[in-house]
Parts: sequence; C-alpha cells; structure tokens
Amino acid sequence: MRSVLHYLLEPTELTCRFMGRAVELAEAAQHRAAPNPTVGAVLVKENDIVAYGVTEPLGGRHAEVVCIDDARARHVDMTDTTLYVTLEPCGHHGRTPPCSDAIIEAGIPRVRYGVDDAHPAVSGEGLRALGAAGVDAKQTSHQDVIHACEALHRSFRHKILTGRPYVILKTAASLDGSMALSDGTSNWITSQASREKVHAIRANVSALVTGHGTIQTDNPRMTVRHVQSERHPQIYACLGSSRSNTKAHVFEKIPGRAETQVFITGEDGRVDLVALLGDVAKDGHHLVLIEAGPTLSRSFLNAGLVDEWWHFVAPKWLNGKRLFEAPVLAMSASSCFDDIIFNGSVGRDMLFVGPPRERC
Ligand code: AOF
Ligand code: ZN
Repeated sequence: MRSVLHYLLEPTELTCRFMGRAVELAEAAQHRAAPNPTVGAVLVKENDIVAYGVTEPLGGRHAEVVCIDDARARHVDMTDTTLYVTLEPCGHHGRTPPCSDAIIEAGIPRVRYGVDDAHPAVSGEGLRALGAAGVDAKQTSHQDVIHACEALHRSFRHKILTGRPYVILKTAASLDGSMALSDGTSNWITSQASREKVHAIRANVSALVTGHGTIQTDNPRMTVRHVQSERHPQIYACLGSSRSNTKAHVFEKIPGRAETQVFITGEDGRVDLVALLGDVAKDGHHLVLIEAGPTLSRSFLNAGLVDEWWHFVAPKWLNGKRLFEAPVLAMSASSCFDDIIFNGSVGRDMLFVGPPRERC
C-alpha cells in the first residue's frame, strides 16, 4: 500500500530508466489533467529517449499523442521504436480520439505500459486494437515500475472504483497525544522540517478539507509555501450553520487556487462526510488532504474514510486536546495503523504513515 506521496519520503531508482522518466514527467504535472489521470510517456529508439509526452489539461491530448506529436516535430522515424507509458493506452472515443489509433498510425511497433486503466469503458479496448494491428503491446515486467505506476495512478483508480477521492489525513500531536492546547490553538506543534513535509503533501493534492475550529483558532492559509508550487489545493471548509468568519485566510482569492467551497454542518453540528467527499470527487479531485482539528479528523477516522494517515509526533508535552478523548477499555478496541508505509524521523519529530484501522 503506497501512495504517490511515498516518493516524497524515499525517491526510488527504478530498474527501467525509460519508464522511470515517464513516471517523473507525470509526477511533475500531477493533477493537471484532472479528472483525467496525468499520464507520462516516452518514446525510445536505439536505447535513447527521443520524444516525451504528458496528458494535457482536460479535453486536451493524451500523453501518447503528445509524445507522438513531439516525435513528429523532431522528425523521428518511428518504425523501430518502443513507447513506454505509465497507463494502458486507451482505445475509446472520449473527449479525444483513441490513443491506440494514433500509435498504429504512427507505425510504433512496441508498447510497454505500467498499469491497467481502471475505467471499465476504457480498459482492454486499446490493447485489443493494438494487438489486432500487430503491435507488441504489454505490461512492463519490472515489478518496481509497476509499483511506481500503481502509486502514480492510485488516486484515479480509487476514485473510479469507489466514487470518492483518495483521502489522506494529516495529524500532528505532542508526545502525550495532544493535537491542540486546551484553548484549541494548534499552530506550530511540529518543527519546520515537518511543516515542509506537509507543504509537499499539499503540493501533491488538489483539494484540502478543513474545519470550523481550525479556521477559527489558527486562521491558516492552507497554501503551499515551503516548497515550489504554482498551484494550491482547493479548500473545502466545513463551517457551522452560521457560515462565520468568511474573512479568514482560507477564503482569500489567490492565483493558482480555485474558489473555496463551504460545506455547512447539519443542525446536529455534524457533517455528512460521504456527501462532502462526493462533492470533492464531482469537482474533479482524485486526492484530498484532511487538515483539521481533533473532532473532524476523528470523524473521518471513525467513518472509515481515511485511506492514508500521516501522523507527526513532536517531542513536547501539551496536555491539551487529544484526537481520541474517550478511554479505550481493551487493547483490541484501540485505533491503530493497519500497516506502516513509513516510520522515521523528520527533523526533531517522528512520522508514521499508513492506512488506519478502527479496531486493532
Ligand atoms: C490514455 N492516455 O494520457 C490518459 C488516459 O475523455 P478522454 O478522451 O480524455 O478520455 C478519458 C479517459 O482516458 C480517462 O477516464 C482514462 O480512462 C483515460 N486516460 N488514457 O490513453 C492518457 N489520461
Ligand atoms: Zn488515450
């Protein structure tokens, strides 16, 4: 179980450098094609990369077509080339014509792809068309490349299969498990190194959910600042029915950020989290980060809606507000990580990453 964010922690040297380059190209352009997956492609001739392609923003060309057009612009003879692409080439007429047609027409004899397309209307069709035309098209045999492509396209796959975006929850607490002081303040529990890591996560997601309490007490900007990025995640603010504090930083209009969406809590003060995630998915997002206080974070965990949990632990004692306040009466009733993708130090802090489990 690895997300694309895994690469923020441990950059991998992939065994196939061509596919490695295709993955890098797509990673650098993450979400730009949403709700389409951002795919990377390279064309290889005599062991050299001779053309590149990444999916264009929605309605634009697919990665394979960009790559083929690039090869044409460079006057490459494509008759003895291999196309490496992170996702299975499509064979359907969507907003754009099938990539399989473009590959056949260009005379490319070999295609290696990373992962299958989860889209039921798309999967298999392109491969059948390529096979029928005599193109040798198959999945790469390099396991690490397959894993990297799975990670790259995980959130797209997740959304196609569940109708919800892939949810990352980020929490930070002191050694005694406090996520905030007793007055609710939670600014700067962790060190600069952890904050940079969080900004790198923000740069890799396209949507961010936060809550009334966090906006009220910390007034965060929720922008990407400590790492280079021209885009900032679109904010979904869960507010009380008063719709208070619209002057908060999260409502500022800033270049590179879509308009903040407000989600009003019900009469009982609760948010319909499934409906919220449905809206986030409908807006085209595959990957969303939850950066909120103990109540909203706990609600996402209790509802079983968190796919990946990033928990930072700072070397301090705060004796403040905890994520889980109610006493746990048996070890088997505790919440835990189902699996650990990463645990280690980030500056002065510790970080645990993995999918959560309700009852361990
Ligand atoms: C590819 N290469 O670069 C991408 C693919 O409406 P369309 O024509 O843009 O098709 C969208 C679907 O195509 C999308 O849901 C996904 O299944 C696939 N994306 N396929 O061959 C690409 N982005
Ligand atoms: Zn395509």
